[in-house]
Amino acid sequence: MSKENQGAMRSAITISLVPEARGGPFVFWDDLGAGIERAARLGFDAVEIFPPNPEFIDHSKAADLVAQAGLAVAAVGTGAGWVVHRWSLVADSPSERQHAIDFVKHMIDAAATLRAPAIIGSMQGRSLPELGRDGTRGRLRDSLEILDTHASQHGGQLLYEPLNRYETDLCNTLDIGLRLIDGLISTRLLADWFHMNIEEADLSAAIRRAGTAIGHVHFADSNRSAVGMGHQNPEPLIQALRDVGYSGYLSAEVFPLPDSETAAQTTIASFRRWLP
Ligand code: LER
Ligand code: MN
Repeated sequence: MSKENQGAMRSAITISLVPEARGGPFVFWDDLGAGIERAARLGFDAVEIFPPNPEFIDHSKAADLVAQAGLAVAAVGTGAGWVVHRWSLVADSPSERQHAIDFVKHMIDAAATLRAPAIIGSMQGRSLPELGRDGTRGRLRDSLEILDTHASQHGGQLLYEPLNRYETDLCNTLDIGLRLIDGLISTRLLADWFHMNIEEADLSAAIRRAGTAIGHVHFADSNRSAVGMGHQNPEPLIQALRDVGYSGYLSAEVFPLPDSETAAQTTIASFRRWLP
């Protein structure tokens, strides 16, 4: 693994277009064009989009909007499959599981038109009593293999995200995530600092172990507010990311507290402070 910094890390900020996700950790809401415009004005490099469905990407002319603003798309979330439809990649019902897989496949394709990866977070589901944790992990791995193959064949990319224990019991740490995606071609890990702050014994050590498997970072403080509003010291985490050669996005998936504009301003100020 290269120890050199192969490129600069870039800043991104989240925009949710999913009314059912109201109250969730997204900075800008409801209006893609307005969110992109505010991100550009504050000097972000990219936006991370949380769409209600894959068709939204085309219908909203997302590619044109980001191009006009001079921004990139850092990633596209698939969580609406769970939040809106309650579909999961480990669902016991084969038809529900197929809906989940198809939803993510279409999101991979839509994200690929923006040259962005699709994120699997809440779509991973939780252990089923009848399968147990290991059995359910096996089913999750089967779904990930199908999606990884789809991504590889369609020029897409996938990000798999370990979550904290209150959201899943399948994968809470980067180490478990590493094992789950082992051998996959187009899938990398999403290191969310909020989840990591709850689950990892040592965040920097976890980043170093995951190394080049890290494909995306959710840039959040200990309390899931903008970095700078909690008690997490970003310095050793940034150093660990530099040491493993990470050159992807630090994307603010945080609560819009005290309001969207302040969360966005605090995020970009922290980004510039820690990555001068
Ligand atoms: C999604 O990126 C995430 O972090 C989860 O907590 C779902 O909200
Ligand atoms: Mn996250």
